[in-house]
Amino acid sequence: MPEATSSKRARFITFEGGEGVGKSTQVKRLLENLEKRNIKTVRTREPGGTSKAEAIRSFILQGRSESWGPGAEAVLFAAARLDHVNELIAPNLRRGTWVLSDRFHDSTRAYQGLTGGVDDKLIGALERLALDGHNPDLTIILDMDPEAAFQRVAAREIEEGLRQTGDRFEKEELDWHRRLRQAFLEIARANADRCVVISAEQPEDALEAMIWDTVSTRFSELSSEVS
Ligand code: Z5A
Repeated sequence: MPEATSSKRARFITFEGGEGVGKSTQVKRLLENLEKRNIKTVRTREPGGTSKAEAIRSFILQGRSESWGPGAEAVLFAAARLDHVNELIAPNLRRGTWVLSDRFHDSTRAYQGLTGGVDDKLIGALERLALDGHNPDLTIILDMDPEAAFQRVAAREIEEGLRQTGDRFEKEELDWHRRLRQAFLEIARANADRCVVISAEQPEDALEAMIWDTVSTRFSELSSEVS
């Protein structure tokens, strides 16, 4: 575990993991916890965060690029990221505002790279282009059994009237999500200074407390802020 760092520099924190693990919920809670301590913070997401990146998000999430294959999709995610970094992330960090992003470059490495089979050299080149040195200070990887995460998403969709039943994953789909989970764990191992893996299989409040403990230990300037 790296040493706690202390400075007034704004921090860039990303949340990663499979679908339904609770990233959006915890990004929101961390933002509230930081703001309670008078830390100016913005919350954003990927793909998206700026109008151009949101346009790319709709295009991809509507399935319009699926037939282009994971290589082309990796390029599209990187194009969205380039705008997101230039127009939102970098300017906020420069003016001293902390940035919390619901997914960032590790998602491309996990989904399109390690699980989708896109060559590591292309993934690396896209990272250098889109990040231009704006690496996250901390990445929290929320880890859980994908079948349990799927039940959470299904329950939400039933509640919203988007789905009738909480059917189980097809076996193939489940295998793919298991490989995705391993991909995030591999990224965490390869970037142990930056990434912290936290089990998402715990109640929201307990997870929030564990994330706060991780963040405030890592950035010791937080302990001097008024709660
Ligand atoms: N993608 C990619 O392939 N390459 C890239 O480079 C990038 C993205 C950046 C984005 O989808 C898609 O793009 C995603 C990866 C791909 N693939 N898919 N599909 P998205 O942003 O729309 O979806 P998501 O990131 O997977 O988010 P999500 O499904 O909304 O999940 P979440 O944010 O992790 O979870 P949540 O919304 O906070 O919670 C899910 C439900 O569980 C909700 O009803 C909560 O109330 C409940 N919940 C949350 N926490 C708990 C706990 N602790 N216990 C019980 N229930 C909980």
